[in-house]
Amino acid sequence: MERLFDTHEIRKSRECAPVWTLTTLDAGGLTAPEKVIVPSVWESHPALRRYRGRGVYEQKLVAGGNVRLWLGGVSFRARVYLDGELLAEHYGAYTGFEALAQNLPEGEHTLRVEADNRFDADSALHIPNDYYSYGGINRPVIAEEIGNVYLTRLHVTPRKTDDGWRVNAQISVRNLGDQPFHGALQLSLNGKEAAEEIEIPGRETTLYDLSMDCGQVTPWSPESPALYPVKARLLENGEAVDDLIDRIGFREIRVEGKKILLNGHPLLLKGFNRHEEYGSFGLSAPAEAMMQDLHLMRDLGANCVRTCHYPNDPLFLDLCDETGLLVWEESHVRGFTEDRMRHPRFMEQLRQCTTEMVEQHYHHPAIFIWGSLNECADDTEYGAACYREIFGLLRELDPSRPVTAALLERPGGKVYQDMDVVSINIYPQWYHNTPAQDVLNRKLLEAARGGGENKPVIVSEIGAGAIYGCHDPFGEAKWSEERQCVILKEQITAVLSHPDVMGIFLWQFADVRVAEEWAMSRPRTYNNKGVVDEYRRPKMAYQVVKALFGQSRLS
Ligand code: ADA
Repeated sequence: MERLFDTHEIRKSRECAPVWTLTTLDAGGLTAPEKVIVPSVWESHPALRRYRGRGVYEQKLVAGGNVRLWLGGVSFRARVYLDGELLAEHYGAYTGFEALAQNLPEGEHTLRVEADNRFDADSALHIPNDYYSYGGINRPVIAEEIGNVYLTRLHVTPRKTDDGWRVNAQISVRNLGDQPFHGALQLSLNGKEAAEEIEIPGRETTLYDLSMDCGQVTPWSPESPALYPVKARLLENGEAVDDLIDRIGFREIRVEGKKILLNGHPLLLKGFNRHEEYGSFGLSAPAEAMMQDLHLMRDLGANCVRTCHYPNDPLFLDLCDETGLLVWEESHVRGFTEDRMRHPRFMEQLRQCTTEMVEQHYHHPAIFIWGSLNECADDTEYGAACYREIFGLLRELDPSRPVTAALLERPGGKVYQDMDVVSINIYPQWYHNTPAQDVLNRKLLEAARGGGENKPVIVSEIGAGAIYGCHDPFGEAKWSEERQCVILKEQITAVLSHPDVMGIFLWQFADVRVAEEWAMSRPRTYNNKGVVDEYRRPKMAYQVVKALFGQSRLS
């Protein structure tokens, strides 16, 4: 399932058949081709649990004319071929990309997708890390039939006016043909319509701005997540020849002093860091598992989730829109020293991931903030310049949402003044024994002195580990469920009783597999700080968190 709703009424669009043939090309792979389901990660196949290499997926496609393939996510390098011809290449597991074939003869064609999850020198963002870089086609592959002129982008931004709501829409149209195109664009939302005549020269893509009043609407909020379909249509001689459909929510996010306001109401955020991963399904969890996570997080008293440390599946974001769970989404990078940030491809790959994230997830009303550069070198001149560049890019791509980055506990941060919301990751009583209150106060003072004064503060990570089923009746042994309860209680109480802190994201919702290179500091080769394990079995901490999150502010 790609999305929760139809994204086209006019354009013919379908998900490729689910069973593909997988062959591997490197040592440690399959001995013969296998039938596999797409989307999935190849680590869910028993022979490929630890395979790092190339996998070739093949599928037949009956089509003709111009075919636009949309690959929602391939982990983590991709090459797409149709009948042997290379159509597209892409880097990064967590965002989608297009592969276009023009003037295909009608009939059966062979689609071949090569996925590659090797940690080679060209990969700056996917490295052995405290989560797993899986292999395979991890999100749906969509095949669409398009004409010579088609819609490539729809960005709709709601804006509150004195007497209701207005939207500004940006719509891009691409002309693949040599001849100029004359036609019209139509935008419809909540029973209202706006239209514009257009003319696009051959071989060009043109961007149009349309805006319109929306009449009476129900605003989107976590308590009442009202969603509206928005449709863009391309007309030729009065006939609709192409369309894009998405959903929006009417809400504005603003930062005012130490508060984050959603339609004017201050947010007190209580939630989780959640990696996109579920037991042996890895990165490709089915919709039911995503929904179960939302139910569990809500049951725990959460109103928000952070998609550490990369963009998430649009299907998960749809579910958040639908259920009203607020989302901090961030582009892909975790824990880089300056050396790693100086990788020759680092900024290019991060810019690409950041751009694709905002472009592809722009509409989700649940996303209230953009983040990037989790725990990188914000304490050096070079590192700080990278932060500033990415904040600038995020603001340019989307001026309607605030930006932030989760910064390390160590002192010396140089970018507090550059973000809209100050976010800090702290691990008192887990990685050291300083009381949570003291660490928090020290960090807040540093942020205030470093230019973050009078800005909202979020504790973007805090937590402790426990191995599911490991017990210590005295509550003292680290990795026991009892000790995790003791530490979380102190941490959550310190954060939620602090008047200057507007939010907490616990590290973390569920246990996650980590790269083998991390095994010596991560028992079971898992990051075990989940409140539930990788199969969502609750640890003792579940009830502790639920009780504390159930109160509004603690004192
Ligand atoms: C960091 C990091 C997380 C995770 C966590 C931990 O704050 O951002 O990805 O590694 O620490 O478990 O130590």
